[in-house]
Amino acid sequence: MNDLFSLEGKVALVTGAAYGIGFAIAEALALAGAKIAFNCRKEEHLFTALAEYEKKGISAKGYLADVTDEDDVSSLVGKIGEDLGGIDILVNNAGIIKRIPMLEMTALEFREVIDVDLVGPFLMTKEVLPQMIERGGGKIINICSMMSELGRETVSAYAAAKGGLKMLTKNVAAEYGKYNIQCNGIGPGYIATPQTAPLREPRPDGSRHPFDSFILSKTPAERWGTPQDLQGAAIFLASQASDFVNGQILYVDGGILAYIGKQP
Ligand code: NAP
Ligand code: GCO
Repeated sequence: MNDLFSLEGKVALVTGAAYGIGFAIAEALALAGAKIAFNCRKEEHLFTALAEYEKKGISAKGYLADVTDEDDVSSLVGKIGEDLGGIDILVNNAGIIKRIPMLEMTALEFREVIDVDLVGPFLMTKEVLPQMIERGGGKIINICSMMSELGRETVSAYAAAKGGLKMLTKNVAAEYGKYNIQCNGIGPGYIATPQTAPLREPRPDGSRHPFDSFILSKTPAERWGTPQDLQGAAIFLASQASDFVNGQILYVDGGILAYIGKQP
């Protein structure tokens, strides 16, 4: 049974895994036996992350690469091929959000979010698919969102990107499943990371941020998720345990999508 979830001998690239959800997923895949590669854009994040991985006994390889830049993507995948021998598992995790009411959002701001959260996974997947086909198969995991299914005020670009990422996931499964490539998604609920920190900051009087209270009322688990809550789903979708699972989004949300919300 343990072999079903073993990643021994596999190479995993987790994009944007300097901290947050990506770091936790990379940690989990390493614990299951995978060799880890990760990328980010900022040098200070890279070096801090390398030290953090080392503290956990993980000899991760880190690279500076922007997933929206085609030359960076090509160079990143090439370097990993030289350093680790090619990619078996691709986790498209890198992502940004801009919380701006649509009427106030510029086209540039909209495009920036789409570029990272949707075009980035497209470019990364397109670069890695040929080697997965050549190697007889592979695993692609796209980090989707509650906003792959739901909208809310101020996140139009993010929701459009994450909704698109859900459909890109299904389309890669449809187009490349015949090569023993499984492309699935993880849809995290509200997770405590730097990305959501502005939604959790206590008010000056020490009271809970209104959004913090809102999320607790919408989550049956009555808590924010942690990046570690996503580790089991990542190992499952990266391992042979999911070889006949394709085009699915596994929501790890504490029950949010199943719940109308706490009665007042
Ligand atoms: P985060 O704390 O903001 O971390 C984002 C990571 O991505 C950082 O390492 C960042 O490093 C990197 N990154 C950003 N843009 C990049 C680019 N263009 N190229 C390469 N790396 C890039 O975010 P998070 O909360 O961990 O979220 C990770 C993923 O989960 C995102 O796709 C997010 O949309 C999704 N998600 C988050 C939540 C949540 O509640 N937190 C829930 C559902 C889904 P650099 O700045 O150094 O590049
Ligand atoms: C927001 C949050 C969410 C989370 C996540 C939920 O502003 O609503 O940032 O978008 O990041 O995507 O699944």
